[in-house]
Amino acid sequence: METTIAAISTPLGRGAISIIRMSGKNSLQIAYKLFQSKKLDYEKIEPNKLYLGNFFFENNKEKCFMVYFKAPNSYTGEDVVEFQIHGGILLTQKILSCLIEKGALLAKPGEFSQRAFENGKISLDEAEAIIGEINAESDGELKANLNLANGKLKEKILKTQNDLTEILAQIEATLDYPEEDFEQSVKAVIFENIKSIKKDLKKYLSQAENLKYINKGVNIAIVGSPNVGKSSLLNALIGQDKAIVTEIPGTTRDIVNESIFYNGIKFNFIDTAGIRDAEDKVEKIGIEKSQKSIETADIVLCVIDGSKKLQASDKKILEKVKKYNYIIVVNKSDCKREVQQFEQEIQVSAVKEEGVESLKQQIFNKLLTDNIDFNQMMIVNERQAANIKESYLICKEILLKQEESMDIVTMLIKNLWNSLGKITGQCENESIIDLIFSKFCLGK
Ligand SMILES: Nc1nc2c(ncn2[C@@H]2O[C@H](COP(=O)(O)OP(=O)(O)O)[C@@H](O)[C@H]2O)c(=O)[nH]1
Ligand SMILES: [Mg+2]
Repeated sequence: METTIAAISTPLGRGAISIIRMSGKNSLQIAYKLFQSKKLDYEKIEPNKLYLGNFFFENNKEKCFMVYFKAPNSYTGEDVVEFQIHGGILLTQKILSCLIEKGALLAKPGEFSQRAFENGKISLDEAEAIIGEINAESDGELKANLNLANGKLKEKILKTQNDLTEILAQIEATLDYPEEDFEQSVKAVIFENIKSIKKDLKKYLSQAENLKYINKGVNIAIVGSPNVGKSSLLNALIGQDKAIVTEIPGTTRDIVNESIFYNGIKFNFIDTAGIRDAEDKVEKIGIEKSQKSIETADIVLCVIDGSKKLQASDKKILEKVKKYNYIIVVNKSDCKREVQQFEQEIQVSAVKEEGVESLKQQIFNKLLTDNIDFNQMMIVNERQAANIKESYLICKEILLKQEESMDIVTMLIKNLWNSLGKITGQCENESIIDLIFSKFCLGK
């Protein structure tokens, strides 16, 4: 890149240190105009070494460290200079302004990473994994992103693309020997290869089903008639007294939210007002919110009071949740059971905190595929999932073309190669690349 960019790489705020980063051809030249250190030989600076010195600005000087990463051995692949200064909003901004004044351009969000991609330091999926790592909220999300950031998917894809290139070379060779037999034997090899590629892709695709929940968490609405123990259940599930519990029906009138992490997944519980025909204006609004939460939830816990016969309001709610993903939770298992048996139910006692762990397990099992191993995750977002799916469908198409001419097979294999390339950015178009990097924070 011709231009040299600069940005504050640490969050803006008061803290022990801030890092200001520059990348581009003129990084050193700009740094030398502002930074002085007795230890520094300006003719022969050593890369990757911290130099203690002074940064001069507005007739002041700030004692700080400077480090130089020489191209191509830097994050961006360009010459990079970083300053470690005392943290502080104003000071950090002033230092950045000095760099801009001396010729650096203010970096756009993600521009450092975009340069890293353009210089071949990271692939597109690795870049996305870096964003994912930064934004990760759950253990599962973090682990999956770390996998990709370490090149796990990239290696797989590159290997597959290499295999395809070899296949294309073999096809090329058959053109010189047009005998039927030879073509048939090459075809057999090709189809074996494509079958195995398809199998791998299918495995990754099955992980995609979990992606939404790994990245965004699971929304769980707790609904039921008044006084069945919804708020008590919320408190038991999260392990703290968050929602108010009383024996008075209609206690919860607004939505109460709280999250926990279960098996690396974020569970967002939503406690709602008991659904009934209320007169009270506030309660009525609460009930409306309650109905809405059913619609937006990934799963609904339909709570029934086990110590009573089934009420008309329970029946209404059971009817309502039918078209959603739901679990019937029969509460108050510490009391004598009066309510009928349901075909599929889970018994709990919110006050005694019994059955609560198995309820969590059931929620997990209903939404996520068994035994997800975050360390084996191969995709971290919808874009990657969509590209894997496209590649998978091309594999399927190829396998249907066993009787067709080599030309058609060749064309499809080239399509497959390209489709896989979109995952790592080998042949990606610019608009998608810009979109991905715009999701980064400043200075990364
Ligand atoms: N015996 C027993 N009482 C419960 C249980 N869960 C809730 N309760 C009681 O039922 C009443 C209503 O509870 P609450 O959580 O406010 O119900 P909500 O209106 O559905 O939110 C309170 O008096 C609770 O103490 C339970 O598991 N066993
Ligand atoms: Mg309540």
